[in-house]
Amino acid sequence: MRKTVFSAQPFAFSFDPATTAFIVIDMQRDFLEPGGFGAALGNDVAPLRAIIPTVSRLLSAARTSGLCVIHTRECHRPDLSDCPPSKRLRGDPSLRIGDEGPMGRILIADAQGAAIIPELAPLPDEIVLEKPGKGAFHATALDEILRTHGISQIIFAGVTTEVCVQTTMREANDRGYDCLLAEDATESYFPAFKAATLEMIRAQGAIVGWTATSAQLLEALD
Ligand code: TIU
Repeated sequence: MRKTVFSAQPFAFSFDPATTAFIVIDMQRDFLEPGGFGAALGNDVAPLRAIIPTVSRLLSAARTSGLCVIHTRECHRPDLSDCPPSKRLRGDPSLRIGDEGPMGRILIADAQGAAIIPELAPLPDEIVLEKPGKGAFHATALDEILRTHGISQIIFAGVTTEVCVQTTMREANDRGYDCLLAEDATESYFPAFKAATLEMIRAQGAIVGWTATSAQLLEALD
């Protein structure tokens, strides 16, 4: 057991690399590139692209420190049997889930748009979890995977802060994992939502978990 303690908000976070997962949420072309799902919903993808170098640095450090690295992808089967009509029909996007877009069918598992961006490509031995929901526990084996690997702490990065990241982090917290979100390795299409999410996570004595900057994390992972 090799406990590392470092400064975080609202107070110090301690973890053992052997029992810690680094989960990178949905850094997919569909959310980060023009012509994908995020853009079809009317969003500017540029702010999300700005975190790519930071996520990349954390990913390298997590790999070097021997953390269990997991990448998630929000995506659906080609027949949409795992996509509730309520999700597909919500709002007024220019392209709906399953529609043909410039990167193939929107959010469909084998389409180019659903791929993780090349800058953060998973290594062959890393877990890539396909998830049909916003949360990574819904209709997936994530809890079983984490327990099989003996994981008790999770460090999160990825997009978007208040949607897939927060949903997953809240559920992980309920399942007993100590969770920390890397503040500058997550982003939202809505800056105010990101700021509010970071605050609500660490309020009330880390009611959902901790946050820390990538600099704090990189020093701890060194
Ligand atoms: N990955 C994720 O957050 N999926 C979304 O649909 N996010 C939005 O902010 N739309």
